[in-house]
Amino acid sequence: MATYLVTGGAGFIGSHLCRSLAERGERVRALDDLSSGRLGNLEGVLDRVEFIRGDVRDGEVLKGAMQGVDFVLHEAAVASVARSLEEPLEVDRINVEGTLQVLCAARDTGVRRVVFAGSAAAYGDDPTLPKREDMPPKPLSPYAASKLAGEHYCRAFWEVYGLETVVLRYFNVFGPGQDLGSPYSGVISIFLGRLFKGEELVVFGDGEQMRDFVFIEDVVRATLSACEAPGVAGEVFNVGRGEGVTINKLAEVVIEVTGLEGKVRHSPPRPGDVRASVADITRAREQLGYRPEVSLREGLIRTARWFRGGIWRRGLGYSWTGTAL
Ligand code: UD2
Repeated sequence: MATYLVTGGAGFIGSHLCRSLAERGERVRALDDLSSGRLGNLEGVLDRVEFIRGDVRDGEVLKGAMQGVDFVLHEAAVASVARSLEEPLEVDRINVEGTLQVLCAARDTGVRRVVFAGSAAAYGDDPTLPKREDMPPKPLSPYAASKLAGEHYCRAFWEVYGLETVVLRYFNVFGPGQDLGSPYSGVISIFLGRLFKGEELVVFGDGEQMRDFVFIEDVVRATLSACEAPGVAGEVFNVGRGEGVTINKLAEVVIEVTGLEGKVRHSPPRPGDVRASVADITRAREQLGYRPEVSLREGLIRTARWFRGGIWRRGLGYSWTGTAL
């Protein structure tokens, strides 16, 4: 049995990691300041997860939380391109300084390995597809720049202090538990939220931009493999499904899968948006044994069912009039 610290443990990806680890019988601590995470995400496992409310910029809190910890899964971040355009300094403080604080605390407390939640945003707008980890990064948004800075710090801590770090460049992660009420959420959650409210879907630009959507359970598997895989310290891995879909097509499939009435409206392109993002997952396949198992359609069905079955959103104006699921 190992001990894990998940920063951002009450957030979307972090809470799934905590749940999965707790169910495997591992010792789990979750650190979260609850600025965007919710304790409700940990419902049913809070008796098996030690929750610490704190900020990743607080070195003392981090050191306390890392006592006796083998693996740190650093998921805490502002995970939004849009918010980074509005508040680049704040996003830098949380994403860059927060990561540096996590690395320093891990170095000082003898943590075995830190797995860092990087982003496909690091690739930017180079038209070459699919994206391979050895392509030169070219961040387009402050968010992308902050995630890339975190990667560089991870690499530097491995080189200079011998702290084992592994970077995972998550592509577009979706699934149950993703925030549906926030304009900063991922497009799938936004689309589902709007459909359930009877609102039209807003597609930015011509909708032909492409993304690689990966279901949360596949992301959890990849992240946990990155803790134990031998010989991968200092490396970067793509975590996607390895398949691209346009936002127009996504809107179509979401409407079809839910069976809800849905209209699509186009609005101007979003600044900082990349055109196409699809992962080459060869490296993760070979070195982490990663195999994505859940198709986009299957993942959408599971996410929509979760959304329909939820009770927390009662009173927010959502309703269920669909014919499918
Ligand atoms: C970026 C990162 C991703 C992850 C994520 C965190 C890239 C390629 N990916 O995702 O790895 O870190 O940030 O949030 O940079 N859209 C609409 N209508 C909406 C909402 C979104 O058309 O109501 C479009 C949006 O213009 C974009 C696509 O959907 O082209 C995906 O947007 P997103 O905000 O879900 O995620 P993205 O790709 O910015």
